[in-house]
Amino acid sequence: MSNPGLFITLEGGEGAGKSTQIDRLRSWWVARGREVLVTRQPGGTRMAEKIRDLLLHEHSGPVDDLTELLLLFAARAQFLDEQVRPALARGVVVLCDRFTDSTYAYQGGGRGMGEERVRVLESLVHGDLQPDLTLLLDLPVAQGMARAAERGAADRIEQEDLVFFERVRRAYLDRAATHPERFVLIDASADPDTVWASIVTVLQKRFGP
Ligand code: Z5A
Repeated sequence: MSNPGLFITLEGGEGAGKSTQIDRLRSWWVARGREVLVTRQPGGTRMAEKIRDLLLHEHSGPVDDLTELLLLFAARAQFLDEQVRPALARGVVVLCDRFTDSTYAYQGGGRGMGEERVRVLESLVHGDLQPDLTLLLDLPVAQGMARAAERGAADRIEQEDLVFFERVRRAYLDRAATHPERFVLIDASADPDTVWASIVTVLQKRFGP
């Protein structure tokens, strides 16, 4: 079923600048008279934020990979039902910091779980609901990690090593190559204003000035 709203996701590895750019995106859409919802994954609703906390800040012991994957999709099911589907049906522009492409990248690629298990859960949880546009903010892993390190304490997943994040980046680039209809690759290695200028070019091309 098509929606009057728009679903735009931002993806990328550590320190890619998603949070920095999502604020600018919000202003761009508000200036065009659109209602905007800025949200994030995992999280976005009360229950999903609790699952986020469990996933990222619970350091009391190892977390099984499959448990992590199922928790991510449990949070996502609640998030879609409570927040995203109703907003899209009302014509809202939903800007989401990470979505299922993160699961392909981090669990499928980084954790080495592969695509199939992610695909099965994706199909169960959101079927044919996909973002209208996915901005993949890409930059060398070491550069992103250096930015993230400056920002402060690392969460559980951010404590993984360089090799893990190289696999994440590879999986993202594979996703972008497989879904060119909705992915746009943005060079995120430049300063914030230059990155934003690239994003505006994409927005104007897709949605007009
Ligand atoms: N995760 C998962 O495993 N599976 C899933 O399915 C989902 C998520 C949905 C969520 O973390 C974690 O969950 C994430 C993946 C995992 N963990 N890891 N790792 P998050 O989304 O809360 O955190 P993050 O994405 O890792 O945050 P981040 O590193 O802060 O990234 P960001 O939002 O893209 O960057 P930022 O906050 O805008 O910028 C980071 C710093 O760099 C900050 O100091 C900025 O001022 C600076 N910055 C930003 N842009 C620039 C430029 N262009 N130049 C220089 N400096 C810049």
